[in-house]
Amino acid sequence: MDEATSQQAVQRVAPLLAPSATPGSAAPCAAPANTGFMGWPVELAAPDRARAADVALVGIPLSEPYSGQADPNDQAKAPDAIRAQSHQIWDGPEHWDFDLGATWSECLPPRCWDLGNWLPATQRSGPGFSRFLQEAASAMGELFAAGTQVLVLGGDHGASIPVLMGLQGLARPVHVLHIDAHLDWRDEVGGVRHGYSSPLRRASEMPWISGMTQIGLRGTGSARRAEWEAAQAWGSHCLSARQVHASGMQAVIDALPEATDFYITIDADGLDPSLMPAVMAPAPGGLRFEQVAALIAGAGQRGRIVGMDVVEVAPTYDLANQQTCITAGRLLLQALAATWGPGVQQQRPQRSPKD
Ligand SMILES: [Mn+2]
Repeated sequence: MDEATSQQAVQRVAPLLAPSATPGSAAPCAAPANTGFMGWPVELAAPDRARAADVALVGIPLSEPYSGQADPNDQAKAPDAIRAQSHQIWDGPEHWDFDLGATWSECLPPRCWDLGNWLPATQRSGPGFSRFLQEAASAMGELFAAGTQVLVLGGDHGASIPVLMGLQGLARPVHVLHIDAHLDWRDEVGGVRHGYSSPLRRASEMPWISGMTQIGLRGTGSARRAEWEAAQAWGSHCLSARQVHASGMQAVIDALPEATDFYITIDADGLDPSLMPAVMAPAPGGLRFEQVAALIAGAGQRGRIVGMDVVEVAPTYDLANQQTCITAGRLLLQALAATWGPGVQQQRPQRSPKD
């Protein structure tokens, strides 16, 4: 991207820049446009306070853009669009949640905070983006190191990359559970290495990522023979959506490692487009909600879900009743239920002590 184009890109993303951010600084920053996720308190404080959270919700609306594509893209609207459906995702902590088998007030830890939207404060490409990436990863790393469970709303799938980088803060191996129609193993696209086609390739380069399970695969984007063979050579456990439908999700759960930390990354197009229609690359034959919910619960039984993201929701394409945004929120609640729900806590590995 040349200088003039870069300047135009800066101007286009200007409305999304953090109003309170000082030049050159990055996350955490902007307040949500409407409400905290699930009505949680919005904490835009410095990372040293944020790391006291038991559960932290973070919006990451932007990643490294591809040349010639809309910037910001539609997925950048998703964190606030999903927050805005909080009243549809639950009816408050005192209501019975049938997926949880309890009320949330009985289960959630005391400090569930929404940390707002983390945004690059300067330009999106080149050194400014690299700085955002490093600073966001560092802030994430502090949360993980403190034992905070991190829930992320993208953004496109490039939003997962700083979170995956931040998993280094755990100082323990992490297994990545990836639900997606697409492989996302591109090394680069037009010179861009941190865009939405590359999150799992970047993960494969991180020494703290001990393994990955990729399921729901059926879309041909981001996977040519070279990418497929690279994933196989690395040892990624890849299952197409058809394979999951044929053998059942329990077989996937049984193949997960035990007593490990899991990070779950869910591309909305991994689910069937009848369930999550508001995506940029819909692919028929996707996973069902109950399959994904079972997988999340299974991960919570076999190990500890240290974090999860839901990415690639494109709110402009949602149904009038915001079904995709509501489903995205319900997916995050499955991770909370699998971590804090009845019967889980006794088996959950010890959390890191808080300061
Ligand atoms: Mn993806």
